[in-house]
Amino acid sequence: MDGKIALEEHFAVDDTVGDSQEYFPAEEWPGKRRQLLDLLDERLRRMDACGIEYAIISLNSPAIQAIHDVKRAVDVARRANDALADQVGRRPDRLGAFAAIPMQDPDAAADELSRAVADLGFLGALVNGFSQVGGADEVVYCDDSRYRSFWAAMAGLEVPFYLHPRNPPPSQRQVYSGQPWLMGPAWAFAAETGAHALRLIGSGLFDEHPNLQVILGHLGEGVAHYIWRTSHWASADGRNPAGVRAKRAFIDYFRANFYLTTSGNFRTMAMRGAMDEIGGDRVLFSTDYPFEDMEEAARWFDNAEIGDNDRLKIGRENARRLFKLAGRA
Ligand code: GRE
Ligand code: ZN
Repeated sequence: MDGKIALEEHFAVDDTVGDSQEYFPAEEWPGKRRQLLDLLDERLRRMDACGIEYAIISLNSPAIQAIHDVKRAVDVARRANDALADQVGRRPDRLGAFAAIPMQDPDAAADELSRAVADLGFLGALVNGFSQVGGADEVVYCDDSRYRSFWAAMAGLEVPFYLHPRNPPPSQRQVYSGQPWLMGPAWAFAAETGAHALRLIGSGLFDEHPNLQVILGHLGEGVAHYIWRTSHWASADGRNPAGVRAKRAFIDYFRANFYLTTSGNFRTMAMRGAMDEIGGDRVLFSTDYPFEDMEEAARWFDNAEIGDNDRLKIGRENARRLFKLAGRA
C-alpha cells in the first residue's frame, strides 16, 4: 500500500542516543546509532521503499523522562524539540513531530507543549512513561494531580498524547530478577505501560477531559486483550472499584479516548483483536523504526488478511483525521 502514515518512529540526539544502546548487540550498535541520528537520508529512502509517505517522529526512550535533574530535563527537551523542528522543517512533506516533554516540571511541561505545537508546528506529545524527579526511584506517573494544568493544555490544543514504553523503576523489578530477557520489549515495556494507561483511566482524567486522545503502541500494550476483565472488576459499577475515580466503565473510556498503533507488533490476529475491541477507526499503522525493521512492518501490513477498506483506514486515513493532516499528507 502506498501513502502510508506511520507514527511511532524514533530519532535521537547526542544527549539521549546512549539510552538505546543496551537493546542491541555491540556489532549492531553503530548502525542503529546512525539510524537513530538520521532523519533525512537513509530514513527517507527506506520510507520510499516501504510505501510510507509520512512519518511522525519522536525522541527515543526513556530520554527526557529519565533525566533526574529537573533543570536539565527542561533544557534537553527544548533542545531536542528544536533539533527535530529544524530537520522536519526541511521535509514537511514527509515528516512531522511529537514533542518531548519535561514532565519533571509540570509548568515547564505545559509551556514546552504549547511552544512545540503553536510555534514549531508539532502534532502532539510523546512521553516515555513515568518521569524521575530528583532520583531514580522518585517516580511520577502521568495521572498525578500535579499535571492538571498540563492535561488542560493538552485538551485545549486538541492534539494527541502518545504514552510510550520504558522499563519499570529500579525498585520494582523483582518479577524480572535473574531473567533479564523479560525486560524491555519482550514483556516489561507492555506491563509497565499498560498499567500506566489504566492509571490514566482510573484517575478520572477522561471525565475531566472527555475529548482527550491517548495513543498506545504495540497494539495496546496488552490492554486491548484484557480490557473486558479490567472493566468488569474496576469500573464504578464493577465488582471491586476500590480507589477508582472514573465515573463510567473502563471499556467506555478505552473506546472513546484511545488509539492503538501496530508499532513493533506485526501480528495479524492481534491486530484483528484490537480492531474488534476498539474499532477499526482507532487502529493506526506504525513501525517502531529503527528498533524494528521498517521493511518487515510494511510487508506484514500490506499483506495482512484484513479488508482493503480497513487497510486504507489503518494505513492512512485514521492518522490523517486524528492529526488533521489534510494539506500535509
Ligand atoms: C522503543 O522505544 O520503541 C524500543 C526501545 C528499545 C527496544 C525496542 C523498542 O526503546 O521498541
Ligand atoms: Zn517505540
